[in-house]
Formats: sequence, C-alpha cells, structure tokens
Amino acid sequence: MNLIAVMTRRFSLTLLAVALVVGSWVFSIAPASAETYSVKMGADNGMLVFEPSSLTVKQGDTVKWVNNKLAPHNAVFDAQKVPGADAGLAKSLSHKQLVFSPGEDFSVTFTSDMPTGEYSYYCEPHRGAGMGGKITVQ
Ligand SMILES: [Cu+2]
Repeated sequence: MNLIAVMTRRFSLTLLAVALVVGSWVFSIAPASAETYSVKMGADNGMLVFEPSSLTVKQGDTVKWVNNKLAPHNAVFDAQKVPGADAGLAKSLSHKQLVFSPGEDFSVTFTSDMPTGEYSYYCEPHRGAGMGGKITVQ
C-alpha cells in the first residue's frame, strides 16, 4: 500500500471515531424523545370538546392547546383530579385566561419533577356542557 492510501485510511478511521464520539454525546444530552402534542379546543364538527380529549404523554413532553372553534375556551386543571390531589400543581398547570382568536394557543410541559398519573382538566365556560379532557403522564 502506498503512503497516501495509508494516510487516507487512517484519516477516515479517525474521522469515523470522532463522529461516533460526538454523535453519542449529542444523543445523550438531547432529550431525544420530548414531543409536543396538540389538543384542539372545539372540534372541527362544532362539538364543545377537547380533541383528543384523552392523551398519554411522557415526562418532558409538552401539550399545546390550540383554539379551534366555539371560543372562548381555557384549560383549568381540577385540583381533585391531579396526582396527589395537589392543588398547587393543578393551579400551576392551569391556563385560566380565555382564548378568543382562532389559532390562539398555550402550552404546558409536563416536566420530570411532576408526578406520573392522570391529570384532568376542563374548560371553564363549557364545563357544564362536558368540555373536559385528561392527560396521562407516564
Ligand atoms: Cu370551551
């Protein structure tokens, strides 16, 4: 093998090693699986519901509520229906402010320090109409 071929081979092996090290480092620090889920407020067909009304997420994931139809809406977490019946937690997740404009949104991230379990919420103006939803955090 001539010198150039040997040098080229060594260089590409080094490059490969560097790529592997950097790649695994990036993979280990990035929360690779964190996702954002959208929940429509008001169904396309004009029903007073959250869509989907039931959603399962993992710790670190974000839920984005997007105003769709029949505004105003909001999302208030039920203090009795979050893990540990933690009123402070329910309050910190709640978005009491009403949204009016189509497409207006707000988000909640279920961080790793929040307990897993079921989080129920409802829309204040339409609670009587049964507009409620549930997030299951795994
Ligand atoms: Cu509503």
